[in-house]
Amino acid sequence: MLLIGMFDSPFVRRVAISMQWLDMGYEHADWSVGRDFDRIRQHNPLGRVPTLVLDDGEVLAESAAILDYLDDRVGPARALLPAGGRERRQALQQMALAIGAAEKGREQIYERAFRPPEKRHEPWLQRCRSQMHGALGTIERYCEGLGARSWLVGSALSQADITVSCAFTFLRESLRADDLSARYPRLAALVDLRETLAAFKNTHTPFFSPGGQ
Ligand SMILES: N[C@@H](CCC(=O)N[C@@H](CS)C(=O)NCC(=O)O)C(=O)O
Repeated sequence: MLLIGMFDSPFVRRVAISMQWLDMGYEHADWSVGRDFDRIRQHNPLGRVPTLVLDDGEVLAESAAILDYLDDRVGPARALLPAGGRERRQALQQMALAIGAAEKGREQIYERAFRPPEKRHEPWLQRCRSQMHGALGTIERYCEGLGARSWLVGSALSQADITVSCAFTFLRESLRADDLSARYPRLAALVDLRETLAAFKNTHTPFFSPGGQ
């Protein structure tokens, strides 16, 4: 399998960590959505990452669809998303908040990377920031409610841990001025723990602005 996209993208990284955690081999095409746009579009008409090219040539786009494929392939006993009930709901909810926050961070970065300074719109950036903080604040409160537990749901690593960690690491490293670790200390502490795991360390890469700035 060929996984296309740079690991500074939380969407790509959550797929890479999941594949490593599930012992699935893959080749990595470390292509940038800015510099390598045309190359990416040869596989995915949207020109987006992650894109996963299966061994038979089938192409999967959209990280949620790829994660669903991975879980389906390993079967219910090893799937990273809990099979049902409250744990599944909580995992999906924390993942939705984290992915939403990451998307709002991405919008702030793209405003800087792809728009000339005179076309940047501060009210839009302000809206993105407040949506991002709304979601992160909700995850922080959820983490506070975990007490001494360190997994977000259940008693083992799940997709919620992977996705929340990828989103938070991306945001705190790409929007450094915001000091998100100080603002969301419980979330930051849990993510710090996750980032010591091998699959997280192997996929950690410094943020690279797609506009080259
Ligand atoms: N919802 C998508 C979001 C993926 C995404 O936003 N990827 C960014 C890189 S971080 C991208 O491909 N940007 C290029 C573009 O949208 O033009 C997913 O989860 O796969």
